[in-house]
Amino acid sequence: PQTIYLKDYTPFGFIVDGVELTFRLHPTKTRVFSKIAFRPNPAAIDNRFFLHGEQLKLINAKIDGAEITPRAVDGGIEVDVPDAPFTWEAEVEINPEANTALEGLYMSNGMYCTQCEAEGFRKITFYPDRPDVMATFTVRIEGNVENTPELLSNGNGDEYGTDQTVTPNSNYAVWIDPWPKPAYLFALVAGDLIAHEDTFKTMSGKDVRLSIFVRPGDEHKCAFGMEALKKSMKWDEDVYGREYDLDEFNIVAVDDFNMGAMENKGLNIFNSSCVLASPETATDGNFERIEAIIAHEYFHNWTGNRITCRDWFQLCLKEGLTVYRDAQFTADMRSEPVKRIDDVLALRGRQFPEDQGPLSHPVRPESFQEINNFYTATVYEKGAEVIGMLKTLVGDDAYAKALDLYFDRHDSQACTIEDWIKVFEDSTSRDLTQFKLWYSQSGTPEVTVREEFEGDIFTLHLSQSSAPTPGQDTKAPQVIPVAVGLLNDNGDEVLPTQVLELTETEKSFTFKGHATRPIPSVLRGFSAPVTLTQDIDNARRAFLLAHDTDPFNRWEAGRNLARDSLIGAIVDGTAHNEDYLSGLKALLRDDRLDPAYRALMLGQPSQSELAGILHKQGQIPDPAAIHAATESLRDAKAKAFADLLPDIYTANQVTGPFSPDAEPAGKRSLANAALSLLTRLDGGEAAEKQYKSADNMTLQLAAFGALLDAGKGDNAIAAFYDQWNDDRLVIDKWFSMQVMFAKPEDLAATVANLTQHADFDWKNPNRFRAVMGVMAAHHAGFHHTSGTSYQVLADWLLKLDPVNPQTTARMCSAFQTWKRYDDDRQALLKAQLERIAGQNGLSRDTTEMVTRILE
Ligand code: HT7
Ligand code: ZN
Repeated sequence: PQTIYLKDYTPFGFIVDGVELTFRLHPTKTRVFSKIAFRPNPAAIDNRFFLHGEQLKLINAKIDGAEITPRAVDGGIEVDVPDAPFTWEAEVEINPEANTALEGLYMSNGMYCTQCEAEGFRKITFYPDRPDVMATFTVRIEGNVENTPELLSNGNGDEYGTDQTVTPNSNYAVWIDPWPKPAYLFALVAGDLIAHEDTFKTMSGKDVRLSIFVRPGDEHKCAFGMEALKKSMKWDEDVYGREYDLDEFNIVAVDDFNMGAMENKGLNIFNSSCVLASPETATDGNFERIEAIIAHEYFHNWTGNRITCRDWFQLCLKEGLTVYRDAQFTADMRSEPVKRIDDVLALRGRQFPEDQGPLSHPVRPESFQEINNFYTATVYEKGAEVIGMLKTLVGDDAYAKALDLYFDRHDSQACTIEDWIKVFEDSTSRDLTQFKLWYSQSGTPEVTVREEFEGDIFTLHLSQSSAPTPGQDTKAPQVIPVAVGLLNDNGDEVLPTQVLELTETEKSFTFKGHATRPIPSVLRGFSAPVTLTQDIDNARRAFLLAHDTDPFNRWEAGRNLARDSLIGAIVDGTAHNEDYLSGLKALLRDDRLDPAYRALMLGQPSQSELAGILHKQGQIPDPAAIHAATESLRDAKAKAFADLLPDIYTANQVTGPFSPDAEPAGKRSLANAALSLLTRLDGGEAAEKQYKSADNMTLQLAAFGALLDAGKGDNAIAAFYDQWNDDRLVIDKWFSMQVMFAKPEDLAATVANLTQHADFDWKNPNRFRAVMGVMAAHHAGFHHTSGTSYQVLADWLLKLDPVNPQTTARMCSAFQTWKRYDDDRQALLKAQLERIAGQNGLSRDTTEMVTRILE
């Protein structure tokens, strides 16, 4: 496959002045008519008229009304065109029903649906399918009143009617999108849908019609999403001054979808799991995620749609910034520390392994074969961390000023990271040359801290280093904002949080006037996406666990105690750390602390995180030993907190009608965390009771999990299925839970068994992920010495690849850590990777992933 390089960017030779599309819908023979006004681009370097096009049957093509025969070239067509404005017309035929890759125009449960990011529009018609070509679109959709009463596209609905002259029962709609947009933001949906409607008055007093379209039967699951949308619209006005710019905003829920959601202009399309929720069927975690994703897609209207990316290398320009904005939103709607801890957990869980393995790439990659493989945790989550660091470095006011300038200067443009950085340089007069390394250098920097105290001067010696990553053997020092506070022996803050800028390989920072040695709290709020090495003992960590005034670092102190306790148990069977257990117990008792925060405190590093830490320390992780230590720490907690757990459980029961707000959700999460430990003491008695009395999914699923964990889930497995077999999103949970709680030695067999189930619809990405994704995340089971889980996953990836390359390729990342393990496991993993790589006709997506992983 061809490799595309950032350095090779050239602008398209033509400007598009307007696009008119007509869709004559048919499940297997949809006709797409396009009429596009082009003119030569004065900034062009070459004027080759190349249009992308894949899997299209060309019926006819015209230039200025005269029929022509385009030359077929790799990935599209080429035509000789006049050196003056001209009109291109084409009629093509496509087959939505045969489109199982879910990219372009496809069908999901009888509904027509599109997904065009990143390069799906070329499967709809011939077009310069690149984000720097922006144009206004007018779209006419012709359907059939019975099957497709709703006909939706981008922009504002202009006309709707029935037109018996085309075919009996036909209906049509015309949509006009006045805002220039790249083709990846095009969307069309047609089907038998029900709308949940509302309105929003914008800051300048305009009324916007809001609708969430769902399949009949799902209409009771829309109310929460609608509230989230209105909150997002208001928040973007209040915090970023961004007003919505169309008369309507539509969301559609789709069952078959490769990712979470898509920000198409005025017509967001959502994986139904990311928008539909009711108390009975969705957990608190689902509600929070839905609120965040609705916000994320809505915020893209400005960061992504009004200002888009020049090319796909600039993906972080819209994704990093929009993730950062949705994180700010969630922090404002819920709890700031809890959101920060959740985000750091996600970063360590998904981005750190990526950055420490063969798939490591910069936040702005410099080459790719298949852009779909670069919708990664590095681009999204590390991209958001980079924005957070920029804000920390320039300050809140300067950030707000820079963002105003960004929206002003670049509205309706396709931009680069250089444009983004320049906005900050111009509005702050700060040289950000070194900061830009965060976009180009891959890998996770390691910051080492050494302390010194002499006279009344306390010094922090900071240093940074970064291990080689693919294609980058050496690294230049980056600018790392290290937020630090100082405490005295009583736990009082003697120096509030200050941001130290580590700009060199080593740099020392002094703090004068301290009669006694202060205790530093370093990297507060996780001010940079780095690993921190600090030579401090357990007593100091326990002190910070009890006293740190920074909630993130207080949690981090407990986390580090848990980590060290686990590593000790894994490496030489050391008993678990009593200081950690007693410190944690004191904190759990503290009712002044937010229950959600206390629930997070009860957590401990995941097994794969521990494997990563051991690998970084130069040891070979043993998945069975890691599993045993993890279990023993949970047993130790259950025992140490035995007297406390029933009280915590009872005190955090929520009464009254269900609300997914942060406060009751926090209580449920603490009660459920207590239940999970209690089950180790009472053999499942409390869980059984909770399962029977649960009137919401948060309680039901937690009880189900506790019973499965205790090996007492058989009745619940049957009852859960009977209760929910008509709800596909809940049945995804039913599959996942059985995989998640399988014993390591039973995992492969459990999965094999579940794949025989009549409801295992493997072509549906949610269902596939519910089983295969959860299997890959089951560390001890996936890495069981038998190697059968590796084989089961590879078998299924090979089966899925010809059907849905995008989802297959994403899931190959399960193999990215293969070099961490012992020789036997490495051989087993490598054999599966080579088996996948050797498959005839393997997709470009999967080929790129397995090749990079094997390198
Ligand atoms: N911008 C979108 C990313 C995306 C996507 C979404 C659904 C299916 C396929 C996709 N390819 C890329 C989603 C987002 O970041 O908001
Ligand atoms: Zn996004």
